[in-house]
Order: sequence, then C-alpha cells, then structure tokens
Amino acid sequence: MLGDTSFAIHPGKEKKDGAVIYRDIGDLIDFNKEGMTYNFLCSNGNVAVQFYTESIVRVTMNPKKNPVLNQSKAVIVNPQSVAVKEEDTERKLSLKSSEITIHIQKSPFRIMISDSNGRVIVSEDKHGMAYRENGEVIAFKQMYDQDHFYGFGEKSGHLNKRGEKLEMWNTDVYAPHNPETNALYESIPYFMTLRNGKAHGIFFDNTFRTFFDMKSSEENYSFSAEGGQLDYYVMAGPHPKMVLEQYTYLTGRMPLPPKWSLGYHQSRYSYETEAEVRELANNFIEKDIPIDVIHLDIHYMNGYRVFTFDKERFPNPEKLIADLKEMGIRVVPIVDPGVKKDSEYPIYQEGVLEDNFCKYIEGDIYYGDVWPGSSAFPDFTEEKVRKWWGDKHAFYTDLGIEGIWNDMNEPAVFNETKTMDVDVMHRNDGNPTTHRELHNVYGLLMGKATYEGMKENLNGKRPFLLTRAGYAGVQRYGSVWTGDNRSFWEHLQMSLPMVMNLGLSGVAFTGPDVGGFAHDTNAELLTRWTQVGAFTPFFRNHSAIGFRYQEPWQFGEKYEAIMKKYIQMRYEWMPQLYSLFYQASKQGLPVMRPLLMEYPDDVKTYNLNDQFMLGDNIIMAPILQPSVTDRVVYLPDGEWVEYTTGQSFEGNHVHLVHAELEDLPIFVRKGSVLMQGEWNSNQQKETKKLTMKVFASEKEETYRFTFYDDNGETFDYDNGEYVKLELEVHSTGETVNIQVTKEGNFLPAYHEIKIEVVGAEKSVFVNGNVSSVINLLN
Ligand code: MIG
Repeated sequence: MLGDTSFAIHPGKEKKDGAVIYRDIGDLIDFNKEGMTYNFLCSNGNVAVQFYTESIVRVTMNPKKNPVLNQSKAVIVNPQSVAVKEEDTERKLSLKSSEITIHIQKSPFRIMISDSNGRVIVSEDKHGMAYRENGEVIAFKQMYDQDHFYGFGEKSGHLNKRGEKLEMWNTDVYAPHNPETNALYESIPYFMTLRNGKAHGIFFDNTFRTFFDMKSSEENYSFSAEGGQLDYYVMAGPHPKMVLEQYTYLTGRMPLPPKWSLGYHQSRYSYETEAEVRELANNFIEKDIPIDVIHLDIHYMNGYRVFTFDKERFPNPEKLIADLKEMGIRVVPIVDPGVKKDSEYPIYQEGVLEDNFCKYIEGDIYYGDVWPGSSAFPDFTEEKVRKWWGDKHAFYTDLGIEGIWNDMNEPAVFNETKTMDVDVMHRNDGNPTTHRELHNVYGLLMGKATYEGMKENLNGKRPFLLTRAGYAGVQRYGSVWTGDNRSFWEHLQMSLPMVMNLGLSGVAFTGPDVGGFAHDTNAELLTRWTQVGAFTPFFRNHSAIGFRYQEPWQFGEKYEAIMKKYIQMRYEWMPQLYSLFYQASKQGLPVMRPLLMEYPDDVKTYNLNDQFMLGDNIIMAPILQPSVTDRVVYLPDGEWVEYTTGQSFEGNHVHLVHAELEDLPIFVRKGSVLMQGEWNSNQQKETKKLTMKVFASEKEETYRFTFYDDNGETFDYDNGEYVKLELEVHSTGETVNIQVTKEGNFLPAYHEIKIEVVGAEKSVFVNGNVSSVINLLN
C-alpha cells in the first residue's frame, strides 16, 4: 500500500463537513541502528526511536528529514546505554529492554508499547503518526474505556481530563478562569494515563501550540502540534509515582527551595510606598501573625522600569529591606520581561546597543505595549542574553533581595493576540526560529536566566523564583502560582484540582492567590481559603488594585484569630512540609497530591476534586462553600484519625464531618507519623523543639518516612550539612518500634526528636532500646 495513505478526520463526533486531510507515515521501507538510535525510513517520513532508560522510550517523527534529536528545552538528560533485544520478522520488529517492548508493525508503520508483563501501554490502530501540508503533526493512540487522564500542567476544570480537549499556548487570562478556559499561563504538554490501577506517562516535547484531544472520539485520543516534529516520550510507570519519577528524570526536579519561601507570603497589587510596606510588616509582628515574604508589585519601580526603584515612593530600599529582614521578612519584587523604550534608561540602552532584544527577521526590534508603555523584549532563547539579564539581578541582590517574582512572561502584550507577533525571530543559541515555535518556552527561559543569575549573585544562598509562565521543566527554576483567579468560591474549589494536576506534571511548588486576586473577597471566603492555603505548597495571599484589601486582619478579630491560627499551623507543620519538599527535589513527587496517587486501585479517588493529600498519609478535606459547616469525606483503605479531635474513622467509607468556620478536617492515617515543630516568633522561626507524632494503630502497621532538615538557606547540603533520617515505624497493639538510620552532619537547633504516641499508651523503642526520643547528637 505504498504511497496512498491519506485519510480524513471529521472534527467533532457528529460534524460531517470540514474534514481534515492527514497524511499517514506510511510503510516501513528500511531501518538501521546508529549508536543508541534506531532510524526508520518510512514511505512518508522518518522516525527515530531511542531508549532513554529501561522504562522510558522516545519516538520522534519528522515528515521531511531525519529527526533532529538535540533541540529540547525541557529534557536535561541523554539516552543511557540500554541493552536492547531485537526481533525482526517479515511483518514485525520488536525492540525490547528489561522493562519495555516496542512492537513495530511494518505496513503501515504502527507502534505498540507494552511493559515486561505484556501489559499494553500505548498502541496505535487504524491511525498512528500523521501530518498535514500546513505543518501540523499528530499522533493517534487507542483509548481504552478504563483510561483516566491527568496532568497537562496548569488547567482549569476537574482532575480527570477524559472528555476534554486541551490546548497549550501560554496565555495571560484575566477574564474569569472557567472550567472551559483552556490555554493558561503555563504549557506542560505532558499527561499521565491511569488504566486499571496502572499508570504511564506521555511527554510530547513540542514547543509550538499543541493540542491534546481526549474528547472527539471514544476509540482514540490524539496529541498534535501546529509545527515541528512529533517528538514524544513514553514512561512505563506502572505506579503513578514511578511515572512522575520517570518524567522528572527527563525534565529535572526542583532544587530545594529556601525554607523562608515555604512560609507565608503577603502580596498586593500594589503596596505602593515604603511607609505602607513598613506599616504592613509592623502589623504582622504586632499581631504575631507569621510572615516570611512581602511582595512588591509593579508600583515599586520608576515608571515600571525593571531594575529600578521609584525614589519618591521608596526612598531607601536598602534600609527597608535590611529592617524587614531583622523582623524576619524578605522582600520579593516583581520583574516583568518588557523593557521600557526610553533611550535614557540604561537597561534599554544596553539591550539595544548589545543587541539583546527580540527582532523581526528584517532587523527591527519588536515593540509591544505593556505596563511601561512601548517596550522591547529580551531574547531569552540566547545564552548571551540570559547571562546579561541574570547579571543585572545584582541590582536586587546588592539591596539584600533573595527572591524574584516573574510576571507577564508568556510574554503577555496588550494587543489582540495577547502576545508577541509570531513571526518575530528568536536567536535560539545559533538556531534562529520564530516566536510561533518558541512562544511556549519564553517564560521558562526567562526563569532560567533569572534563577541562574540570582544564584550566581547570591554567593551560596538559595534563590527563590516565582514565575507565571513556563513549559515542561519549569520546576528546575521556579515555583508557579496559578495567575489571576478571582475571589469566588468556585475558584477556591477549582484551585485544588489545578494545583494537584500541576503536581502531577512535575511542578510541586505551586499555589493560587489565596483569597482571590480580582473581585472583592469576603471574611468567610478568605478564612476558608487561608485554611487551605496553609497546606498548599505555595502560600501567598494576593489581591488586585481596586479591590478590597485582604490582609488577615481586614475583617475583624474573629476572622483574624482563625487565620492566624492556620498561618501559625503552617509553621508548626514546617518540618513535615520541608521533608516533603526534599522528597520533591529528589524524586519529583508532589507535596500536595490527589488521592489517586496513593490509591491508584481505588476508583473512588479517580476524580476526587475536593480533597487532597499532603505526602502519603494526610488527607485534607476543607470546606469549599459558603455557609457550609458539614461535608462529605471519602477515606480510602486504612484507619484514620482526625487531627484536631482525635476521633477515629474507618477507611473505605464515606463520612459526614462537621467543621465550624475555625475547623479544617485533617485526617492522618493510623500507624503513620507527623513531624511537628512550634511557632516561636517572626524573628525566631527556627524550631527548637521537634516532636514526632506517631498516630497509634491497633493493628500491626509499618510506615516509612524520610525526615530531612538543614540550615534552610544555603547549598551546604552538598557538603553533607544536612540531617536525614530514614524512619521505619512498626506498630503493634502494645508497642511502637522505630528503626532510625541517620545520615549527614548537620545538627539542628533541636538536638533530639521527641516521640509522642497519639491515641494510645504504648511502649516506644528506638533502634531496639526503650526510649522516647531520637537523639541527633550522635
Ligand atoms: O496586567 O503586576 O498575574 O499577580 O498583580 C496585570 C500586576 C499584571 C498580573 C499578575 C498579577 C499582578 C499584576 N499582573
């Protein structure tokens, strides 16, 4: 059947008009192996297959030429040398590693991937890889009745994306985020499929506008891009955690953030003067409400010029920053990419004279309107420009600043398309190409420039970066907030699946604007949102100009007291949180998880949107509606205890729980542990007393946990300056036996960990000896 391989697809299930004509990859003509790469010449294109590890395989199809295999902005590793067994017959070829087998049907060329147990992971049937004359590339895969889809980066709507069509094109969306709002600020063209309790992942590494169609057909789903190659990685799983480890092996993991960035952040568009910022800081101290960070939004600058301070509003930033630091507060200023067109402004002068801005192919600089008016945009795709931009951050670090907030880096422009013209060229480190191709990585590369520049300038201190836009791999540089939400209960509800799906997409350090950005918040909403925020990985209250101020004290003492309690709890839970962030930095696992990640065999968890887990043993069931003080909670297998009341709950059951405004239902799995510090004061946040709570189980249980701590500020952990405890907690009816293996040289302010058994009297043994502490001195 050589040659004649065009087929038509009707968009939408019913529509019969407007068919789209695709060209199938065709038949296999010839193949060879070069190094670690299998090259397939097909009648209508070229395909390369590489094993990255025993359980990760990459498929790249180029319609016109040999696949280009070295242009990824996301993947940071090269293929390992994997022993592959080949089996070649007349109709089929199979390539087999210890974990995966790729079965290739030769005519037409179709790929099926199975695991070592013969379980089908992905397969192609009637349609496989194809493309269109206009440059679009597409892959069709069979969809199974039992398939559930997760991830896709930053998306509104529910957890499970089956029945949705998702678009990736970094977009500034100020209009209310609806369940149908599709392209948002981040593009992470990656998803995880859960089928009968087993998971696998697909990462479509294409920076053009991409689509994932899990909607139009019941037989197959597809992923496609407006241009470029069909370049995707299949991760074999089979556990959801393994999928994420595999995906973050490819795209990298979050460096351990500075501890202060895990605290409470207060922001406003904008705190406009030094006096206002000082008053804000004083309020927190006087009221004993913990705070680590105050953000400075665009009004701190002189006419919105980045790398400047407005000297009238902020006469002495250095002093302000030093004074706040004494109070235990850091300042994080916003930095947008747009550089004001102003020939007397040094950054603009340098940018033009050193040729650092994005240009049209004819050589004219691209100007777009943003806050400063007409502005030029650094070409972050070029190493030289990233270095320039990164170095400029000495302006901030010289003032004592350790964190930066990148906004508008989709890049957002005030025009019809909301962004830069797609025909603007990027230099792309010697491989010039258009904005159409690199739009989705502009934010990622700005993040890279900023993170690396800050790191360089901070002499051994960990930088913090908050970024709005990004692409797969953004976790290597920054944390992500979910952009301009509103003070709607619906947005509080939606933030849970949104943050959970970001977590499933490799980005562990995320959160929404607590209280809601646009629109006026209210006392009850802010209080409930702060309860949730206390346990989301990134915890920042932020609100927009023209709307009600929403600092924790704005609605009177009753609400202030509740919010204060939860913000303080954030700090009491810091040892637990920090250990989970450590896990994220090592394995790529999210801090905040959907239940399906821990209970992939439990179908009741597959689209559970209003509960989440912290690590593997805590379930949060917040109240997400006004005037509601009772809610349904689903607890999966195991036995559970409510954190505040101590009440026991059976797993595998639905419960009705009561929660007054001051209550957040928190369930801890029996037999597991929780590390708890204490709240001292804002100037003295270091925990001196650490307790390990063991939640007693009547049954025999074994629980494992990795506890981690270090100085929270530097990279000295690279030289062994950390303490890591591998804990194995074995509970029986009468005893708790704790096995501890310690690693690292760091001695925290607490010299021991007190063990407290919650819910029963039990004898406690540490490494075989009766003891109620874990001693860290030896
Ligand atoms: O066009 O800097 O999402 O957090 O406060 C709005 C002002 C620009 C959008 C960000 C928001 C920030 C605001 N920015």
